[in-house]
Amino acid sequence: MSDTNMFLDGDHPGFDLARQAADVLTDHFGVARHDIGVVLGSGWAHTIGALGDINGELSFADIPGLGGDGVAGHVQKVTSVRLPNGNNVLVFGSRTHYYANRDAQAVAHVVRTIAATGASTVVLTNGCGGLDPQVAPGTPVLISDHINLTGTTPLVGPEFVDMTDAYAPRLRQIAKQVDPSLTEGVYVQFAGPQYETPAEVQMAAKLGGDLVGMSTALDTIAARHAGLEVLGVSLVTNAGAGVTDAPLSHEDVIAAGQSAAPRASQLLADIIQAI
Ligand code: 8IG
Repeated sequence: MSDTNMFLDGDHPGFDLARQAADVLTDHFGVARHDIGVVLGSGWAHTIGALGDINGELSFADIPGLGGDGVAGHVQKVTSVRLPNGNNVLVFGSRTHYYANRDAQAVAHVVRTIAATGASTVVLTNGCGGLDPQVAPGTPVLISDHINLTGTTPLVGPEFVDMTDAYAPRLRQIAKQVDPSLTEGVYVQFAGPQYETPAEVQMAAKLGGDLVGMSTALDTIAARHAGLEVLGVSLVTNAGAGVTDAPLSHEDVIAAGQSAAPRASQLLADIIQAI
């Protein structure tokens, strides 16, 4: 167990509910400690089959604090997988988004639950818009840093969490060893649920962003607060609004995720294996 994992002795809003959820998962799967948590975003749902032997699965409805959102492409279950190297991985088929209820505590519950199972590492994936027209839909990109434009945070009170190297250089290095063609980018989170205007996409680019999305910055803040090491991997499923002439549709986004699934899923499984 990571000696920075806050759940060893932490007492913060939301941690008790996370411990309850982790106890349900630990009992259900019969796995005393999961080593790595994985959160699957849009386009990543096919990763589970590429990881290893499935210990079991549990619907979100049976886990304290997790309600499903019913969004097409979001899988509402947790799967426990045993990797060939013996590590146990807890895979959330989707996450709670800030746009669902404007509730940053509900957002943080997924990564807090992962931390409460004893994991030291979380792999956060997402589907996102790309700001570089050269990056084709279906391209995975490592997150090097983020800009949180949601105007909120899951932290309450004087929790002065260091966000330097929030996306662990060690884990990014491992990912690049697995696939040297992987590039990195700065992820800009908007609150959503509407996609950006073209002017907002240009703003994100001027601020230094490469990717636009609706999830991972808040998850990463909660994860660093909980003491987890973070690897962030985005799947560019569409060009950001105005980057090309194409209008954005959720159906196209899902289709891009599905066509990219085999390569991206295998890559993610190889990276998780190497952690
Ligand atoms: I998939 O273009 C996906 N998620 N904010 N913008 C934002 N989130 C997204 C996008 C996008 N594509």
